[in-house]
Amino acid sequence: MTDAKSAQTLRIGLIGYSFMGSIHAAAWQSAPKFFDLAARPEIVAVSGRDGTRAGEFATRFGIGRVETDWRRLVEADDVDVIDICVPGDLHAPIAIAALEAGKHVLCEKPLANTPEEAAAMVAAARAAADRGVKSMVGYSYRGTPAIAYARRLVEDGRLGQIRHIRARYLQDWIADPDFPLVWRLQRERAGSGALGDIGAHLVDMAAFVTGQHLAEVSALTETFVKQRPLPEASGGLAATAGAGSGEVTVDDAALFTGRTDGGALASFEATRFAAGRKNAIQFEVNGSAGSVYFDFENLNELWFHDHTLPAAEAGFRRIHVTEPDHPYVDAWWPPGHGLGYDHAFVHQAVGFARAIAGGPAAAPSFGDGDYVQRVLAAVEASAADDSRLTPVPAAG
Ligand code: SOE
Repeated sequence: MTDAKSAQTLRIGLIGYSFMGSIHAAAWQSAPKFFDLAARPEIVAVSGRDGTRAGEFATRFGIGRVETDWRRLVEADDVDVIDICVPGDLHAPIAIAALEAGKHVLCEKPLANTPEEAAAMVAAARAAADRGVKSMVGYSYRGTPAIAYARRLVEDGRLGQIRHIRARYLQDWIADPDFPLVWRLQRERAGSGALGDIGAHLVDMAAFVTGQHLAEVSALTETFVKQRPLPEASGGLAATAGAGSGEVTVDDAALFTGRTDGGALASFEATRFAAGRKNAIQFEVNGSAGSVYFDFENLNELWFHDHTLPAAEAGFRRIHVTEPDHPYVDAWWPPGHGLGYDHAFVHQAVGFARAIAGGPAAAPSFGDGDYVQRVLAAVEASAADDSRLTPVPAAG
């Protein structure tokens, strides 16, 4: 971080080249084209276990160097930021090694596979912060304008005292029992299933929007399909089935309720078996002065009900979150044109680049990621305890 080039360039070492690797790469490359940044992000190297696929990725994104061992990037003198886009079992070892080597770290969500790993990562991040090293976890939906605007309404007091948080993340990409046993369905790689992959987003989002944190939870989880065909090759969401089968070791769906430190009652549902729902992140927050409702399948809209209006005039109205006054929007297209899934990752990259340059603190922090991890662990502990369930009495 000392030579002349690094004064104008933020040199990224990207670890992972699948879905998240691609969207992070595109985000780093878009960020300086739409936002003013002190240093221009440049992906100087990509690392992935399969050198051929990593090489193809590097060609596609114009990245000059390919490695097949992430340690090369952590050790490299010409890398300022390590961006971790690989399965959860590698988050802690890579992040801790990178922070100890003085690299800034952006880590995909969920932060870790266990609360113990998350705690070790937070400790490494705190020690590194004393040396000016920054860290951030990728709860990317914080950068979706409508979600950021919902938070602003809560901060401005437009919802009053929060009473309810109702959040659902619904997908259907593994509803077919023949969908293969990809890494996200293996506990040792992913930590948990729908809970950690998409439920984690809900837990972070609820805290981000309302400023309240869960103090206690009660949960149910289920694995509907217990055996699946093995994948033909190690693949992500688009994998094809090969020969043989294996056990699914994570939840397919998770349902939980909770009470927040601010006295609200909350409910959460995360599933990949909601046939017909693709990436439906739906949340509603009800307060004493108003409510907001959001569905990611219409991501440029936020529904707001002002409960202080006369009942005859009140009611949910649709806000098109596409105006220059809405978070992030003024950096993009003329009013009204809307943003997509990928823009939130650009906003995430911008936030991290600015934090590194001395701007506002990087958020969400590893501490925020650790909070989510502790909630996930509490949900799993609750779900594992059947004694808590009250049987419905038999008829007559
Ligand atoms: C797959 O379930 C997935 O890609 C998640 O891992 C992401 O975090 C979410 O943004 C979309 O769905």
